[in-house]
Amino acid sequence: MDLSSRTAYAGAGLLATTAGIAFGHLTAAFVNPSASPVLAVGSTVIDLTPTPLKEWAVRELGNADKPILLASVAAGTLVLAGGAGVLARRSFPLGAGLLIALVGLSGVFALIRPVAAPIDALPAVVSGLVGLAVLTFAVHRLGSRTAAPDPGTPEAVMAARSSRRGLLIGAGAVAALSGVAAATGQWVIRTGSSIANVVLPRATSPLPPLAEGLEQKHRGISPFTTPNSDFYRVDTNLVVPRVDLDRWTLTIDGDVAQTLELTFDDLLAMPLVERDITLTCVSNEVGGKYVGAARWLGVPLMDLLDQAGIGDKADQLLSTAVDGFTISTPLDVVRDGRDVLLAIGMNGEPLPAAHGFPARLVTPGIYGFVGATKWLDRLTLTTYAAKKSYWTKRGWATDAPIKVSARIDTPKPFSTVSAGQTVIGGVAWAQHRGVGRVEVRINGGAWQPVRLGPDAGVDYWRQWYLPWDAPKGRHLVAVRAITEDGDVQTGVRRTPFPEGSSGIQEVVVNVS
Ligand SMILES: Nc1nc2c(c(=O)[nH]1)N[C@H]1C(S)=C(S)[C@@H](COP(=O)(O)O)O[C@H]1N2
Ligand SMILES: [Mo]
Repeated sequence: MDLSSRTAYAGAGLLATTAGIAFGHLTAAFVNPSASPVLAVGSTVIDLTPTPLKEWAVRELGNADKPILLASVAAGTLVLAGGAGVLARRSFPLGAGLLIALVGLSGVFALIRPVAAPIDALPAVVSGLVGLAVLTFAVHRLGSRTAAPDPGTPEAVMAARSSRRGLLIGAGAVAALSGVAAATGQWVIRTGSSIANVVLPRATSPLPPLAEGLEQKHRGISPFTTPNSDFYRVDTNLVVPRVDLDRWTLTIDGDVAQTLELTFDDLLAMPLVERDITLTCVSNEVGGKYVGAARWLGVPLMDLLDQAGIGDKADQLLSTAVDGFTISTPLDVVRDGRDVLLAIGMNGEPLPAAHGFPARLVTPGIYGFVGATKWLDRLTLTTYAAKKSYWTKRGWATDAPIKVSARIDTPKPFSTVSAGQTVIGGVAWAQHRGVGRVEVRINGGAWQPVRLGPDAGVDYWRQWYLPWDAPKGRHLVAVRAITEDGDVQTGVRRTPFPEGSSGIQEVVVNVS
């Protein structure tokens, strides 16, 4: 490689920028992970993404939407970083200016997050200083090389070789140090959580164990309880917030008789209940996997709100997460007697970080975006007129009852099964109304009732199955559910947002 070439300078720009970002990330690990240049830019881009694109991404890419987004942001950054190096070859101030603009932007993004503090600018400042230092050094070395007198003499060739070796070693050292910085930052961010130290008390009145589910007898049906590690995850966060319990409190404020501020230990000391509740996302496609069922441990939300004393003006419960994300829940729903929980445990463990540690809301009967706030740290009694939540600002419904739905878990769409005795099975949910019936239709024939699995209450899903003597050929198998009060699942596809996904799932099965 010719050291005076554009490529060499582009490399210098790349090295300077990535070194800056790496040290910025390391700084953020100690200051505030969300202020890391990488994460600040990523989350701001997520928030600025137009809603239809976001819905599409959640549907089509699931949680892969975030790595894909990060990769695109990274690619754009690297191109600009190379550009800064190339510019610096012609004019150092111009190149340095582009580099500063680049990291400066990450500082701006860190500061415009809803709950930013001035200190959140520090990672960007560190990125800028490190980036500038590396760029200055690299450009100086590249420049001094090209300025060597008498090119072509043996001395000059020798000098060129050794300076080239020196440069490559220097670059390698900077790259290695940056890698160590980034990895250390990541390690600190990951281990900074205190979940491992939490020991949950038992519920004051524990529930009996759930009945044995159908999955024991019929392979392929979703387990009656979804293991935490398989539970779907939907949120706007690039990285899962890691909450330090020593600094966490839950505030209940707004239209209340007295503002409450509770520590995690305060919550542990309150009467705790267990509830079996199915959670689902409005963005779940028909047949999709954004639904799960768990046994939650927590404080009945009304216990807390009664303690604060609800005023007479509020019509909305606005909940805020540690990162400033907000969800609004209709106060009518909260007070109508259903089991709304401030949950701290999930299937016998503290809430996993991905599912809201240390505390989240779980509201039976309504979709997650209106009632399942994770990483909760504030509950505000207010009005819809006064305050708007994250999704309300983006035009989503403020009231979103879960529609009755059924899913076929087995046989899988387009799978091939052997002719003869087999089982069609899956799960169905109609939270807070209870699943009354599930029906299957084969090749457009009559709807036939299936057998239901154990009943764990109106807020929990039901497993179902139908023995099937499968004849050879290609078959269309459809399923629909009917609530206890007779509401029939209709439509054949996902209904448009914000209605929530509901519709008859129909799968093609090949029998050979
Ligand atoms: N803080 C926070 N809480 C949140 C969200 C979010 O983006 N941020 N997403 C909500 C949505 S849309 C759903 S469907 C549920 C999903 O909960 P889970 O990831 O534990 O399954 O969380 C809800 N709670
Ligand atoms: Mo959701």
